[in-house]
Amino acid sequence: MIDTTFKCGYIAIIGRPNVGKSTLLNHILGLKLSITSRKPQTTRHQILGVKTNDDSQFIYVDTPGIHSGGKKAINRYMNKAASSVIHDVDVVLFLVQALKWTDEDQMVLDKLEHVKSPVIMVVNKTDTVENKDLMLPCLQSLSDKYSFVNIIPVSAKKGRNIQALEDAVLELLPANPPLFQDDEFTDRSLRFLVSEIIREKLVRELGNELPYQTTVEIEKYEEKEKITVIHAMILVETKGQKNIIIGNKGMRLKSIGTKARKDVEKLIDQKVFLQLWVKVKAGWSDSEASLRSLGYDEG
Ligand SMILES: Nc1nc2c(ncn2[C@@H]2O[C@H](COP(=O)(O)OP(=O)(O)OP(=O)(O)O)[C@@H](O)[C@H]2O)c(=O)[nH]1
Ligand SMILES: [Mg+2]
Repeated sequence: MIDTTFKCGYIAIIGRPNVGKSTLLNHILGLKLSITSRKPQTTRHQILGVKTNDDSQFIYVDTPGIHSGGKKAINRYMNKAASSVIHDVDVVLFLVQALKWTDEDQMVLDKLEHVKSPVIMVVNKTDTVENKDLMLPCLQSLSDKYSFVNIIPVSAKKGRNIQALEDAVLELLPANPPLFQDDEFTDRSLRFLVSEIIREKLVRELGNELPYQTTVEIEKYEEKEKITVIHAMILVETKGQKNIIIGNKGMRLKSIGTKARKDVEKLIDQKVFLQLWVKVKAGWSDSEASLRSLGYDEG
């Protein structure tokens, strides 16, 4: 018998870089799936996060932040990935930061013009608002911008009001059988998740020193009986960048490797041997062919 009470659908999480999209997804899932950092443009690839309950399945799509300044090929891919998804989902979550509206938020809003699905405005980082009296006029001015089905203030970092958001999403999910097994939490391979964990450590360790063109390729992923052996290559554009990542006497690369290994061990629940290399691959972020070879044309 077909269960007509089960609800299942896709929910896009969109917004400019750094508003907290990936932090929100991780909080909803209760695990660290999508990498986060203080640096804008942390998320580069679309990633699905699946949450299954007894009577519902939420398939969230975390997207790279939509941003201006798209001269390089990688910027175009990132904006395209985020923009196209909003037309293919059942619900759109548009994240902004409380009390802060920028030109890039306006760019995202403009993309919603032809969207048919319901859009929920999620006002994040409410924990940073000291004067709560400012919230009401903020929500009021946001509600004037678009016919949002709902405007929900949250703190993704502190986990405030997330349940209210999930309840609002559930209301909008269509009746559908589940599309993923109930133990599946993403569409991405372990190899991909590992490369992302390494990139997160790079971004967090190097902050503004890290050129965002830096990328990570998994060269070897071998599951042995007691240990998983992983070899990963960090690709940069210049010799100078390579030296920065390696650091004095290799200390920086070692620290990045240790932090990444610990996260990977948590993720796969097995001991890991992680070997990292850094290689100069000049100009790759500008070359469409290189981008394709690294999987940037996937979505
Ligand atoms: N204070 C506060 N900080 C938050 C909150 N949510 C996210 N952050 C921080 O904001 C920064 C950016 O968070 P991310 O989740 O990486 O943002 P994002 O929107 O995914 O960014 P991109 O992937 O670059 O588009 C991180 O330093 C987070 O810890 C929040 O509710 N409150
Ligand atoms: Mg992100």
